Amino acid sequence: MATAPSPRRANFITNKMCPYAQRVWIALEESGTPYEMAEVSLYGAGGKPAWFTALNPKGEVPVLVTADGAVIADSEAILDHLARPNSPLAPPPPCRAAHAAALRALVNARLKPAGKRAVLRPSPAATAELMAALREIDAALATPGPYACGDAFCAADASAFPFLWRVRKEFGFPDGARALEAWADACEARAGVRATLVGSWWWWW
Ligand SMILES: N[C@@H](CCC(=O)N[C@@H](CS)C(=O)NCC(=O)O)C(=O)O
Repeated sequence: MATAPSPRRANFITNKMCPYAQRVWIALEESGTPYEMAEVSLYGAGGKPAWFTALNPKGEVPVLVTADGAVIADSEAILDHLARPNSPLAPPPPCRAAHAAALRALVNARLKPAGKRAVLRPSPAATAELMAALREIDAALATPGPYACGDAFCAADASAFPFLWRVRKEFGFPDGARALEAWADACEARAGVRATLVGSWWWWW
């Protein structure tokens, strides 16, 4: 008797130290998407493998090859794919998609540059700027949480977590940022997030 073909899996091309790739890793775990992982060395002596640069001429991780064979590069584009309507990662009601998008934009446009400055050109002003960005994120989180958009983990959480986790480790969160603390703790308690935590990691530049 013929057996059913096993379902095809997505292929996730990554490096475990990369925060952009961690976004996608979290989203794959949390969405229950069947996937296989291939880790590439980006800065090794031999250079990047040819098959990888053929897939993504920019030579950046993450890349997702979907079960249908579509190649998607760029973490936010992959998150959009994994959080399409009816996926477990789609922003839940009463969250509007616009709220999730606003949080993702706050991390990308506000936290990332402030964090980079605070690490590379440390000064009281740079730290104050980073703390101000964190307070904005704290204020933008859903009330009640604990997740970015309420009581269900969604793509906004996957998008923000790797960046805020790194910042928390190095700088902590500002005093009184209770929603942010509760959010980070709730995310980190999830098996799908914990599976992506590594001992050594890169910043995002
Ligand atoms: N905009 C990209 C950025 C990805 C990115 O910068 N990845 C870094 C590793 S964390 C990379 O692949 N760098 C390769 C290189 O610099 O050659 C995304 O969101 O996926």
